[in-house]
Amino acid sequence: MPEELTEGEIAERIARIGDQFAVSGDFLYGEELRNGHINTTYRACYRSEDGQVDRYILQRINDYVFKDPAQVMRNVEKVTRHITWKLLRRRRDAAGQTLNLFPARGGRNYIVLPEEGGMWRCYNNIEGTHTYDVVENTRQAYQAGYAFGSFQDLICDMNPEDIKESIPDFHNTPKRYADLLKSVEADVKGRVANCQAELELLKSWESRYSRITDMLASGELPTRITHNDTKINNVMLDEETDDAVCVIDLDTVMPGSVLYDFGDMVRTATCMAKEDEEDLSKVRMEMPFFESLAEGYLDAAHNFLTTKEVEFMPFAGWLITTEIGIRFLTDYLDGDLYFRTEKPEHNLIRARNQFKLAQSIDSQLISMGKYVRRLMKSYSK
Ligand code: GN1
Ligand code: MG
Repeated sequence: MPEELTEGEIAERIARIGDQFAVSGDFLYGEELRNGHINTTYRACYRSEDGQVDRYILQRINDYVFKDPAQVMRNVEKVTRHITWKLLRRRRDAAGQTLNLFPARGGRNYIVLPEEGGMWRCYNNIEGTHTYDVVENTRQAYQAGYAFGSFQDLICDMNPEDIKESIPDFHNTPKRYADLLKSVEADVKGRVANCQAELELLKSWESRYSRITDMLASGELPTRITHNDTKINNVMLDEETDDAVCVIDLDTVMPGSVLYDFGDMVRTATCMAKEDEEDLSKVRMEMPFFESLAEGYLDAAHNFLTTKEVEFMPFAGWLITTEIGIRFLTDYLDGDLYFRTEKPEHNLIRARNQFKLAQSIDSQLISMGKYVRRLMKSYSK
């Protein structure tokens, strides 16, 4: 599928795809949203006869990443419906909106368009909101924590049998590391020589990778339905107040540990540098951001978390940051097949950035733990 189209060609394409869904009115314009690494995403805008302007999100599901896109859609449908049900029952305003799917021609909630590169779906655009690719202040960190904590609370009573794994072993850190070692062995692009220091560092951390998966296997940690991609730009905040409104990107909602969700928030809501910042002196975990994030998250989630889950919250931040770094590095060695890249060595740059952040988190684990324990005490008063 051609990825580099002119603006005019993109608009035509968006109009063609939008026409397949239950959207009404005259097509006004369309634009590409480029802040994800995986799916192709467009926003389409229509004006109806009475002058009302409606916007929709059209998205192609990446079938290299999601081997069974129809299964992803079944999961997404169950999750969005469950949340809608719960919001209607509770009338709660926290994170009070959800994505909804619009039906496609033929009656499914997606449509396969071989000439447009595969499977497409259509969501409502969450109006009056915006996202941040990088956290700017502690209030945003609090809101992100609160939004994902509320989201976990909304879906925690779903029937786990209903939700299938859309990507097996998605957050299986030891498996991710084993996959990296396979790519090192194969070295298909001759790139291993460029990342010796990173590989040494990862080897020195090896004994810690299975800590969470081991506790899930032994039952020490509960398996719950979780989001699994809780980066800061997956939460929509109110344009004016920056209050959390809605959690998006539901493709990886699967059974897992809430710790990976919290960990990914630490990775993206406590560091003011982008994931691909090359000046590593800017890449560090900021303690005041962690404090606000933990406060937001626990305000929403302290009621249902177990003691073990709370205990491992800081460690999870280190673990997933390392895990994502491992995945970037693996993709770099494999020849950039998985994550969309925009410049040479992009995945290596991302990996180095993540390892720097992981080191920064590692050096602050004790203070992070103290803060979380203090917060938990404040709820029992
Ligand atoms: C990918 O959806 P997107 O592009 O924001 C990836 C996540 C990574 C993230 C790193 C399905 O997320 O696991 O944490 O990039 N999603 C998938 O930025 O692999
Ligand atoms: Mg995603």
